[in-house]
Amino acid sequence: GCLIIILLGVQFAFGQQKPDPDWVNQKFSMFIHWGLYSELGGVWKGEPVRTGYSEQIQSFARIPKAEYEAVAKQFEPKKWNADEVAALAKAAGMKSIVFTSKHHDGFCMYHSKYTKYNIVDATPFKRDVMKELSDACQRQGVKFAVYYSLIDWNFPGNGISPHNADAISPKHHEFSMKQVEEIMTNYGPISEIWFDMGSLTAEQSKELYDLVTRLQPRCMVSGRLGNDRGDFAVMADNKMPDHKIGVPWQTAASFFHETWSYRSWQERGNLDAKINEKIGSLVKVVSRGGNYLLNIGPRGDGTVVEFEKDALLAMGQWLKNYGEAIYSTTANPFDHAPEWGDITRKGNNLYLFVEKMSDNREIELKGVIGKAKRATLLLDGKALDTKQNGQTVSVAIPRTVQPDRGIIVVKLEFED
Ligand code: FUL
Repeated sequence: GCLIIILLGVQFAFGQQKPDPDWVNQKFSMFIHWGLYSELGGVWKGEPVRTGYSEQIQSFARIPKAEYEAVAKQFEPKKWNADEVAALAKAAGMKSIVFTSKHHDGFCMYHSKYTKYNIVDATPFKRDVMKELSDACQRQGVKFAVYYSLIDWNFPGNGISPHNADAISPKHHEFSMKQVEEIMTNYGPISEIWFDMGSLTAEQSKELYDLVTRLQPRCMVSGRLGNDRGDFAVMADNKMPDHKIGVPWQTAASFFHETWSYRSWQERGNLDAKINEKIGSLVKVVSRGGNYLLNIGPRGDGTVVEFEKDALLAMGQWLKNYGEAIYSTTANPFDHAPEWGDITRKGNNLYLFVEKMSDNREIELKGVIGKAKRATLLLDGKALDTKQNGQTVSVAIPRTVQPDRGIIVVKLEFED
């Protein structure tokens, strides 16, 4: 009897590992697209390459393999500072960093034993930047995670296309298994592995899923592993659902919709408009229960683009004031978003994100169960006039209260 109970206990404990509650509660994370392609910065032979994402420039500019590989010989990101990047994520209010260990080009941004085509063995820089980042994350209390493409244009026998629908050969799969094993073994705790794009068989997806889970039972696996394997759903790039869904999910978002990696000729536009746009998206994603994974594309020399850095710092500033309404919340409990904005929930409280103000400066919440106790401005705790009529609660927002980054945040408390 005793043995059975112990075994059940173990199973239960394993069952508890996923979904990792820390992952579900983190809400805001940093994506980093950084690799050999960053050195090219969206330019080939002096010409801007205007079609396709810049991290896939090898394919879009039809760069011959040998010429692309030669970029490694000049890749020397002397200004890379992992601590600065981890500190930036932290200051932005981001709880984890997802780093491109290997993109479709096959170039490894970590020291792989299984190919020489990696930052330690193939560049004059010779430093394992991924190790540096995972260590820096641990120092800063930011979770570390990896992106790993299941496409590999450098693997012998593979073709080069942006949306590779080719089957993964047994040899390539074996290689992926070994690389994932070394990543899961040598880079500390990994909160998530962001598999991308491959056309795997059901068996291949299962093997990779089981490998990750065996080595790091809490590591959340992205649904792009395919064949219904994975611990969270990844929306199409920059897309989000318009309501809550029943599984953990994530929106990966780029700063500029046409690329994830650095582009020297990128038009960045107005910074304040971008900050408001990104805070608006964060709120929408969180109000539907998701994780917002916002990307930066550092330059080939390792520096973060100032525009992106400034935007992230402003988001962090906003989150200092309003983080209570974001972190560890659950989705809007109603079926629809109200016409004036978005809602999150924590215990007995609702957080109302007022984005569109009506002329009478009153917001209404219909279909409320329970009794509203009080409404306050989250920023300074100032009480707001509140009425309840059956299932309808209305809150008056004085004219003196102006939106901050396009939003007024109200905390609405309910009686137990
Ligand atoms: C896509 C990739 O093909 C893009 O290059 C980028 O990495 C994006 C986040 O995912 O599927």
